[in-house]
Amino acid sequence: MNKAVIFDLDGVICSTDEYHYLAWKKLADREGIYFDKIINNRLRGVSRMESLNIVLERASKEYSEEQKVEMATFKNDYYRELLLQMSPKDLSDNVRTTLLTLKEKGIKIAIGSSSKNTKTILTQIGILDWFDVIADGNDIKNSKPDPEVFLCAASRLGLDPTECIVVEDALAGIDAAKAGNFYAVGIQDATKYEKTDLPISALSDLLKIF
Ligand code: B16
Ligand code: MG
Repeated sequence: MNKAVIFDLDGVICSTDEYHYLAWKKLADREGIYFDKIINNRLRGVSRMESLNIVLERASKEYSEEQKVEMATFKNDYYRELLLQMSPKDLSDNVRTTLLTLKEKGIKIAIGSSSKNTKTILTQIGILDWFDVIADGNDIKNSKPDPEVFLCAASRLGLDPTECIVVEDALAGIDAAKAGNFYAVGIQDATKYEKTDLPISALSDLLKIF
């Protein structure tokens, strides 16, 4: 029986993906590295340092670990400046209604995100205290496609993965959900992925299974 929904954050609850793009682009331009939205799509659900390594695939020189840390910090500082411009207006009616309806039905809701900025984002859009459990990039060693973040959320909910649904927009996130034995609902890019158990076109479509 489905007792909880674990939501990915970036691309599911809100659209911070555009801010990630702008911040990586600023770094890539500074370094003279080609970067576009197709490369940016490969960064969905992937940790900050692994994302940097993907950005650096197009670099013409090698960087030291120290330089990589500086670059990730440069990107994150600008990304956080953009996040601080977010407000409750960045929560769509569809997402708000879906979360509130699930809570009314007694379904637990959780976040399972690779982002270390999860709490900042949820605070900016005004829904930090809506979730029963938050598991994020600060809680894990291995980011998606490893199931660690979703297993952490399930364990904090006190539930077995088979009692939880995961909602993801990233292929790495669907891989993580399936590796953890969760039912995987896919939105946006993940709707076309063969491992997705249930593709949905809007988050509120979730309510059809509760
Ligand atoms: P941060 P999600 C992920 O969030 C993003 O999709 C991914 O692009 C980002 O690199 C990762 O968080 C780490 O984010 O730099 O803020 O720690 O989709 O798992 O909610
Ligand atoms: Mg995502």
